[in-house]
Amino acid sequence: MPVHIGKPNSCNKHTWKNADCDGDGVTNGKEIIDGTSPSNPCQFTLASQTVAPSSTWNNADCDGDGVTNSKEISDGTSPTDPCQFTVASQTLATSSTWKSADCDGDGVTNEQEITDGTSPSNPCQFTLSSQTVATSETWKNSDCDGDGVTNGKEITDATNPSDPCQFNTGSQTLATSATWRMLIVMEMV
Ligand SMILES: [Ca+2]
Ligand SMILES: [Ca+2]
Ligand SMILES: [Ca+2]
Ligand SMILES: [Ca+2]
Repeated sequence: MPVHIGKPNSCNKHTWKNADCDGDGVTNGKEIIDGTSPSNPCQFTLASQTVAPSSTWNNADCDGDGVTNSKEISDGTSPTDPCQFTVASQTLATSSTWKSADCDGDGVTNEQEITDGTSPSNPCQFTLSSQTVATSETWKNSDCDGDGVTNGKEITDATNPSDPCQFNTGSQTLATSATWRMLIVMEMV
């Protein structure tokens, strides 16, 4: 019978509970308790990682956001949340699901934001003419340009939500930003 010298079969019956068969850093026993699969390296509870993940896992990208699992751990972003990532850490090709998603809710898909050179994680950085999907409620209710008119209202009014000097006075419902007030003063002198 062959013996695995120096490389024990850690997935045998006796040590199974404490082993990590899929390399995601969560022991088989803990995965059973958590209700995740002990044979799916992309299904795990982050808080349950107690052992070092495999190098295969480290270099994989479970959520398809283009950032490897190990880089997400060091960045402090979630390796299972495709909308939580650091743009500067993207080294791999993103998944088609990620490309068509709109992580920051500004109505522009992640893929289009990369093409436009805007940030897919900054809801106030987008190209207006590239909006193709519905914007989030959070985006509608915020005021990206600080002119006191919500983004949603600016769309309705057909004014530019990124141009602080284009707005309807009658639509101002929020406090204006300090930057906006400074701009107005500069325009008046
Ligand atoms: Ca595991
Ligand atoms: Ca992520
Ligand atoms: Ca977006
Ligand atoms: Ca505005």
